[in-house]
Amino acid sequence: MLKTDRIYVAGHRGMVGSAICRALIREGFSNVVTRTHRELDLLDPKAVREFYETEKPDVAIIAAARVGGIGANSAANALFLYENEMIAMNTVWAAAEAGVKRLLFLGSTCIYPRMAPQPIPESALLTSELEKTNEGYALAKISGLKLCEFLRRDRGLCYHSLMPTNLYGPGDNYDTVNGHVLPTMIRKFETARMNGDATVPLWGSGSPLREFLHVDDLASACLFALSLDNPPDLMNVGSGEEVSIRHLAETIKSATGCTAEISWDSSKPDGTPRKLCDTSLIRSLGWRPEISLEAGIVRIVADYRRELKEGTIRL
Ligand code: GFB
Repeated sequence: MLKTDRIYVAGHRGMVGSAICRALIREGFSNVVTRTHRELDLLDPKAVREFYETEKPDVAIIAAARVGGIGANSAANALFLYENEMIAMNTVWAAAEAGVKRLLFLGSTCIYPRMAPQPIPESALLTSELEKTNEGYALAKISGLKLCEFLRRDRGLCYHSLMPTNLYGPGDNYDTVNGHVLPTMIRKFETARMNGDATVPLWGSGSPLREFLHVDDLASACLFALSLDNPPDLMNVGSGEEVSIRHLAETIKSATGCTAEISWDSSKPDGTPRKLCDTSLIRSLGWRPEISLEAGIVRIVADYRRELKEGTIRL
């Protein structure tokens, strides 16, 4: 990727897209093309085709998606499948038709089977059944990465994918029903601290294991992947740090200074029991994460407090 390349970032207002834009600008890629949802509906194939034909980007980074935590996914698998499938098909196919030479597609490690070997290697894809709570989202992301792989094989286009583990960072969604676990816990503990509540209700058993990556580390992985002349079709991106949900809760509780007791609601789903990705492929090529979970949580608590003060919290 050249500094002068015209780079389209789909989803630039989201947590991931905005982190990628910050990283691009910081690294001197100043020709970044973006469109808001109102300016370009990615569910509309004709609009997306016209956009690529008019703008003619050299590179496209597909960070647009309908995302949510276990609550949002399990309540609306149909919507997560439909919208993410349409976004993936429209943005990738129209890019190929318009002659975009390079494309990076972003998915999620929930594409891997529920009972995949741990840490999960890229080769675990499509080897057994998916986790039911996010099957719609996973199927759409699998279609997207496969479309990139097929276009690369059929037409020689350098289209490739990254599968990040659970992400967090500035601009996250703090909705306590639809959000992911990490931002939701920050909001719950901060609210309990400010209100002087005696308990903080959390979901499930606390025993599932997860891996978390700061979105700025993902952005650096995206630029790294785009710098490779012959990148693998699919690479995992993770921190390599695995924690239980219970440990995550205790860490966030202490970072916020909240003294309330935690109560676990077993009527809420645990989801997949363990989700640690094998990052040996991307590490062997030279990429490393830089932000530890502990340091990242301190940063994100400060971000949350600032966003709350500025009235910019996303719910
Ligand atoms: O981040 P999360 O919503 O989604 O939840 P997944 C992770 C774990 O945190 C589950 C527990 O075991 C939850 O039971 N948990 C505890 C909570 N308290 C809470 C809470 O207050 N809110 C939430 N949300 N969880 C998502 C997928 O899976 O991961 C998406 O649904 C996507 O498709 C994303 O792939 C990265 O890690 O289970």
